[in-house]
Amino acid sequence: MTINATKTLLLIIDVQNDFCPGGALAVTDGNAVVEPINTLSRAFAAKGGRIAATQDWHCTGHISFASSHNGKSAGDVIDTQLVKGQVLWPDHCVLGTKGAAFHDDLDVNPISMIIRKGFRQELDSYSAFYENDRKTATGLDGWMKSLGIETVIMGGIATDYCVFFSAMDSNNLGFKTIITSDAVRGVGYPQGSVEKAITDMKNAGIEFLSSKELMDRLN
Ligand code: VGL
Ligand code: ZN
Repeated sequence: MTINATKTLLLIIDVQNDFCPGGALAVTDGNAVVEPINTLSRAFAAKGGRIAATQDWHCTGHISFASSHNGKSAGDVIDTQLVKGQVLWPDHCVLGTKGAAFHDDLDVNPISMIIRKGFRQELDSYSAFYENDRKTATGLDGWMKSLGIETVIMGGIATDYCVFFSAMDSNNLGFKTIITSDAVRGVGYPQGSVEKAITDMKNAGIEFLSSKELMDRLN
């Protein structure tokens, strides 16, 4: 099966300093996604494909920060007015900070659309399509449909949160959805969450292909 770049979106999820080693919510090996993503995005752009990227983009005092709730710690789970089962995290990706910036080695030149999510104080967002109330749209779906995009190839961080929710939404919205297997890394909290996310995505019909396989299929 070949992939027609002009009908495909490469969606880069949260390749930001805070999710890489040394960052506030560091994911093991998070920076390892950069190289395969750059290779894909340059090849993609050369074939007329579109590239979009998301940035987790929180205000100070964001509801997903444990520090915003008395007596709570990172890893605790709370119900908020808008979200049942919101996980609390260390302060991360505060808008305008170095931690919220893209990793320095990520080639941002081929990216034509940037979606910032989780910027409202009272609502978090993992998915690139819908915020964590599962209702508030980011607008990405409409942008993609207006361009005739049929397939989404995803890479980035974190496999078990933002990649997972973005891929499931993409699949549910009717886009053929492919995860770049060597270009994702996960948080792994709670234990087993990466394995569960991968199983759930595969069961939903989401495909996993390596960056090399994708490059070979690119048309
Ligand atoms: C993410 C936790 C909190 C992610 C963002 O990018 O997967 N995870 N905010
Ligand atoms: Zn976040």
